[in-house]
Amino acid sequence: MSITLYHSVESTCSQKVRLVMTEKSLEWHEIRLNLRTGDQFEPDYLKLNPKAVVPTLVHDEVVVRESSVINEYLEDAFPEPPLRPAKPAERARMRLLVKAFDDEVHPSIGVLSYAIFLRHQMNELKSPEELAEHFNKVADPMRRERQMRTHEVGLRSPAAPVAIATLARVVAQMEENMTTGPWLAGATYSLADAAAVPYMFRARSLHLDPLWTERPRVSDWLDRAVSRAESLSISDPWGSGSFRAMVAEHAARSRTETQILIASVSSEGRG
Ligand SMILES: N[C@@H](CCC(=O)N[C@@H](CS)C(=O)NCC(=O)O)C(=O)O
Repeated sequence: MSITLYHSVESTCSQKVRLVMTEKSLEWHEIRLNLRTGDQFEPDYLKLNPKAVVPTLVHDEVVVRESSVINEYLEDAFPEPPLRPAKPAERARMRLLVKAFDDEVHPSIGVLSYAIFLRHQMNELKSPEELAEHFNKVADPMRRERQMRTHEVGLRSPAAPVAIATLARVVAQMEENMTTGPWLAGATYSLADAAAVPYMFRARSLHLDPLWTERPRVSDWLDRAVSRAESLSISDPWGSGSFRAMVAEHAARSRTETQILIASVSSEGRG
């Protein structure tokens, strides 16, 4: 039996798969892709993942794409310990939240990460010509457009307040979910917690925590979910030390602008 994960330690969607594999004590080979230098566009990788994104799992001969599909596949192939709750209602709640993180939180954190640090990192790594070439290779036109626009204007992109409002809505849903249990789907840790924690850790690194300081269940959950992930034998669960230092430096510089944006989105929500 062999499992290979094509991933990037910095990528939130790869982190959620690594969490699930480690919860299940699986052994795997890893192939790390550098997304900044464009390993995801290499022809051999495109054969595995035509969308040019990570992660991709190869289990023996089976190729599985999409982080949430990969996590469900792992749950089916390696059911112990179970990361799907037993009750159908809790399973539905788990899937609804995983979907919210895929459909809504993933692009929102993408915009805010791009606005706060990725644009600076890309500018340091690439000339304007190399940057244009990089954007041209992005397979999904919506993603390409979002990245290019955010690259130009950072947090002044119209996508930034929309991303913050989206996160605020999902955080409210998380708070509501935990009225009936300590974890996002109910009584037990599930695929929903593994799906959410890398994004919430990133959100905290970007100083988005005013979105949940008045949400006691989410605040407590985040501390517990981060401690749980960090107690697993997983290397760099949230990316390398140098990556986190770079994020911290840029997030500190943008902090005031981020807080002003959060306050303006919150006051619009009330008005
Ligand atoms: N829905 C996909 C999203 C995959 C995705 O967006 N991956 C990002 C890293 S989190 C990526 O590979 N980005 C490369 C790029 O933007 O060029 C999944 O969950 O697997």
